[in-house]
Amino acid sequence: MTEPTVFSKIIDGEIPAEKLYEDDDCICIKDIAPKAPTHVLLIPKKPIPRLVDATPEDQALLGKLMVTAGDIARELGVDDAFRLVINNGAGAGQTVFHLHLHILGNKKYTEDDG
Ligand code: DGP
Repeated sequence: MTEPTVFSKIIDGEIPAEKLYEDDDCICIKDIAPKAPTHVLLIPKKPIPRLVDATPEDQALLGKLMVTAGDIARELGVDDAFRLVINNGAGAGQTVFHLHLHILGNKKYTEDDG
């Protein structure tokens, strides 16, 4: 068994977080260290460590996360200016090994932001 991540502990209510949304499959919380005026995390309850660890069995869940991200962006009023980011692996800056989507809104992006 691997150690539960901070996100599993938030999902289980063991540590607090500012929760914006929750359903049977996922939870949305405010990022503790925001990188944009709006920065929230959409996290599946299933502890998939990295995107590359997802399997065909996770296809519906991943689709749901995309649709839910759009709904949350709309709810937060950033649906015409947001980015979705998934950091996959330490080399890409992933620090919490429980799959999550960053929803980053209300920042002006340039080509240099990649
Ligand atoms: P990543 O680098 O893609 O693994 O992003 C992890 C994000 O999780 C990072 O932006 C900071 C955020 N984070 C880490 N620990 C906590 C926590 O305890 N609470 C909340 N709300 N966010 C956290």
